[in-house]
Amino acid sequence: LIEFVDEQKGKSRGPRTNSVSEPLVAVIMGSDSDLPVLRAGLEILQKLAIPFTTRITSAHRTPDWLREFSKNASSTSLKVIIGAAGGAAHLPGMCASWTTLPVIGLPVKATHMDGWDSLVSMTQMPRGEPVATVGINNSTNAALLAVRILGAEYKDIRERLRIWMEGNEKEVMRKDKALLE
Ligand code: RP5
Repeated sequence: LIEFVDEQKGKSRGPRTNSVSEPLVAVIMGSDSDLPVLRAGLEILQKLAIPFTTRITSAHRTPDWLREFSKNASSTSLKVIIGAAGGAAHLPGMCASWTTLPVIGLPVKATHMDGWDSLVSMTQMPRGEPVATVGINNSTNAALLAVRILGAEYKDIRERLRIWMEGNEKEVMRKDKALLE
């Protein structure tokens, strides 16, 4: 997939990421216990050849570290941040208040409230401090939203995403036909 896209000489707008090796996406999480939920999203970033980094930056256990990370983020190679957390999930909201980069909130099902606590913490941000929140445990959509944000700038990423979406469409059409057999 990646070789195919990199061979394309499309007239599409924007630079390519060929020479980018520094991370474009940061996936930050409240705890390493969030990692199993993140796995699907990280696999998508790998499949689409998006350079990313993962960090543990708890809003409650390591607030100074989260602050330092968030404040520095826009002066690094990073373009978008995915913030995953469960329970009283202040991580993406606090991060968003310290950076101008887009922050995607990923609510994690980690308590007896089944992720609703985290979902509400992330979506109910005050006016002026947006966090783009995806569904509970849906790291796939968090990653794909990050890819779309990057695609607005990088044409090769846009092309990879388009091919990935076409693959999804073909797969569903194949399953649809299989029902008739
Ligand atoms: C949150 O608390 C983390 O993001 C995690 O989802 C949840 C539980 O953390 P651990 O107690 O498993 O470290 O801050």
